[in-house]
Amino acid sequence: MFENLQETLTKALDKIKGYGKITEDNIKDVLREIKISLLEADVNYQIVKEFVETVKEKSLGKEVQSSIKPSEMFVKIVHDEIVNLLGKEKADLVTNKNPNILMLIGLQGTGKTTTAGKLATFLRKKYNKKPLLVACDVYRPAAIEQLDQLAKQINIPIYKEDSKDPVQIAKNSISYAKENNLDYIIIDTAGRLQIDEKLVEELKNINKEVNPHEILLVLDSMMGQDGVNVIKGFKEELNITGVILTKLDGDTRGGIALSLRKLTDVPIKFIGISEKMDGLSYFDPERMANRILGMGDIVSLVEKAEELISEKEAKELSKKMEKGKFDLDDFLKQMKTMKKLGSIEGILKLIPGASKLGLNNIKIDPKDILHVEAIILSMTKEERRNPDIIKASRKQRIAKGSGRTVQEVNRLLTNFEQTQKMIKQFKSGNFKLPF
Ligand SMILES: Nc1nc2c(ncn2[C@@H]2O[C@H](COP(=O)(O)OP(=O)(O)OP(=O)(O)O)[C@@H](O)[C@H]2O)c(=O)[nH]1
Ligand SMILES: [Mg+2]
Repeated sequence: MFENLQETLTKALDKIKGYGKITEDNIKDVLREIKISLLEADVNYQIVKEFVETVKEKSLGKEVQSSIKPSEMFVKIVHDEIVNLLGKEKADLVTNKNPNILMLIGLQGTGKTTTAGKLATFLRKKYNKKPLLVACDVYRPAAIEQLDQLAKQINIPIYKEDSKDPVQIAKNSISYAKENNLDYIIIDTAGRLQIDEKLVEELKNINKEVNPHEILLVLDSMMGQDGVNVIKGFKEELNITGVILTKLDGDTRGGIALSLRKLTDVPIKFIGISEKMDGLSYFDPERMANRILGMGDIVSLVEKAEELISEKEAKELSKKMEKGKFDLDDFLKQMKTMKKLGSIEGILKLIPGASKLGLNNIKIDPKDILHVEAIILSMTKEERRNPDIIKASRKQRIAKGSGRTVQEVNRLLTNFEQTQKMIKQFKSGNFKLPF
């Protein structure tokens, strides 16, 4: 799923890595490639157009933090816009009704019956729920038999009748579920080649009679862009609460997943990723975007840095670094940031190329930070700005004032020197620390 899109997008984004700044001119090609890769993945044209416009606007308009490389910021913007297309938040399934009633609808062969079985398996395994499968496809020969077989295979109870009245069957299944203490009713309905009056009438009647808490439209992702019209068609008649996009494991280009939310405003709730009974997963836009971009690390790095460092602070720090005026006050600030970001090793792992420079050997124990703070705060302003003047007698005074030992004061000063060296290294390298 999305392999091609991932490949082409990654290639496009790789191009931007060398740019020190993002300008309209130098991202033109990259944006064009992004556009092509989305179109090739079968994302709706209008959506692609808007996507590229938004990414362009945001990347040119956004002041890039000094702590983050422009290319990283660009990846983050692309990522966020993909999340936007996919639907921002993970859409949840109803849980608090007794019983919860889910009705699966959709065109023929999209995977309704299979998905009913998968959903039951999912609810039992993940939430320890007791689902009931309800056979309401009374038309296709062997449809009930198919669900029956599935139910046996996964050991889930089924409600079926000999009657040919799906409305009645659905209605009766509720009392059956209550009597048997079952908490999810999953209604498998009949499909047709097209949305026709008869099908819609029947679904509306079931809806009226049992009032399902969720009407889930099962959509075959192989359908591509036509799927949007299917959703719109059903939406006119019924209050669809979500889409289950099936067969994403197949040859599908998957663009429908990136198009349907914006075009129909119906969230994707689950995706089908194999024929087997465990082949269903919750649809999580954030995770999906990471998967499509394959750059989750950069995105979380930028997020963390953005979260923790104000633009102003970052600018000041970077100016000082450039002027070589990085002092002990800055050192303390930096260590506190590191503490917030997690261990320095953790951060360095996120920076491409850091291990090559041997930077991952630098160790700062977050537990020491309080001591460091005490020591630095016991120094005079002059000493903090100009640590070279800290000789033996000053060290003793500082140690006493902070309740630490002279050895600790020495260690801190050595660490500070190392950091200054590291900054020089960074300045000559092509990337910056995330602080
Ligand atoms: N690869 C793959 N195949 C799937 C998936 N979901 C369903 N299928 C297959 O799609 C075919 C049709 O599935 P059904 O569950 O019978 O579809 P349906 O919507 O109930 O079909 P009708 O009842 O005839 O309308 C079956 O061969 C399933 O195994 C999926 O996520 N991935
Ligand atoms: Mg079926």
